[in-house]
Amino acid sequence: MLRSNYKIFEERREFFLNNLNGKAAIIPSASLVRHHADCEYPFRQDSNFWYLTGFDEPDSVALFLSQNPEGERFILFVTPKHIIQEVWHGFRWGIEGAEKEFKADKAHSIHDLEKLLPKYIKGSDEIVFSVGKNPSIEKIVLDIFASEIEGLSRHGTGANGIKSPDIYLNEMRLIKSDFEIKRMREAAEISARAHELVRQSISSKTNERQIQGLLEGFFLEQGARGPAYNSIVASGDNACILHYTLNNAELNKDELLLVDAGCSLNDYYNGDITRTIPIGGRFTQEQKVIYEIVLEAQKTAINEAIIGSNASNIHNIALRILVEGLKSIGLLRGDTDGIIEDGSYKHLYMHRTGHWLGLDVHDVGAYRMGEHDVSLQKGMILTVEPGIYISDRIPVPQGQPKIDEKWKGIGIRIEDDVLVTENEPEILSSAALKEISDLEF
Ligand SMILES: [Mn+2]
Repeated sequence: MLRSNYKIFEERREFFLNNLNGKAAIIPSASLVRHHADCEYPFRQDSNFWYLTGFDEPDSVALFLSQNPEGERFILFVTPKHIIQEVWHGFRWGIEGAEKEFKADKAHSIHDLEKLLPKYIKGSDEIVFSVGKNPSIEKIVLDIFASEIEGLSRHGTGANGIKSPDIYLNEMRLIKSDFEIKRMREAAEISARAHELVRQSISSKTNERQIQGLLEGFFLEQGARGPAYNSIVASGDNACILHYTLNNAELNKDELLLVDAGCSLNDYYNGDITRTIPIGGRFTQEQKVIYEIVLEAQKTAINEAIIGSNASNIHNIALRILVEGLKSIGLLRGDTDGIIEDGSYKHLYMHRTGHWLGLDVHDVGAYRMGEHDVSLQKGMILTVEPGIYISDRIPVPQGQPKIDEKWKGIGIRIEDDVLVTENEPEILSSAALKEISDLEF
């Protein structure tokens, strides 16, 4: 996969280097994280590092030297090959592989980072490095920065500042290329089909955990890396816990099941879909009313995912429909604008309506720049996910009606992945059905 796609990474690096304009960027990979004893979590590469290199090993550092007009501009520090280590832990590309297969102008052992980095940084105006995330690399970078600053005061040359790579990379990552859109379609498609599998087999399942197994088994079977995030399989009142991941309750036929799950592909593009379905095949009257409100809010908000609009518009449109719907059934009262302004709906809807989606599930990129909302552009991908959660965990705000018992334990969210195009929004996850007539059996 990588070898046929290295051109994509090369193009990104070229763009990044041109924007760096005299600065040197240091982008560390992720490291393995201990799970317990000597066992580790499955490796997950750092998204920025991946985006620029396509290199999927831990304990590596990518260096971008825009102060060099040619020659050594992209340097990789990697774990060197070691036959015995590789027998235990798996294949490594090593120094030679980093140059040959990943097109580094020069590669070194990660063990030489501290020794070689000062020389490479020389001649750069500023250092680009993400402070506060990687203590061991940060120490090396700050030592170099200290001596650069000293050089600056003694003879007038040296890097004069540390900048965040986010300034350069977030904007690049926010707009998806044609290749990325293709991958995101695939991630959404596999994720949507997993939700369909749940819908079609719900009648034979008795526990949330079985649904999780079904979803995640399907992700793996389809060749994905696994779930993009901890799958949420929440029946009944559990759905009112937004990040419920225990997934171990018995399923009751008269309750709803909220499933928030998506896969992550081998190159880390993610799906993120939520569906809420009646476990016994029939919505109760109360469940149906709430579902209809959320569905209308979601569909109307999706229509707003167009060039020139923004994430606030999408949220506000969904929120207004939710509030008016809740008013119509007596769960809120008062003037709609007033309710929205003072937040007295937040015991029933306590999150935003969506987020960017890409290599990170909550992908990088600003939603606002100071006073101004970031306008939607062609190639942006975002989720649209309104919900209503009725429980007595959050006290009813003053002036709002007490919640009748018949509503409690209903938690509904509907979430799709949406691509902003030149024309209508493209719903990447549309293969997962959501109409009431499709969910009842
Ligand atoms: Mn989401």
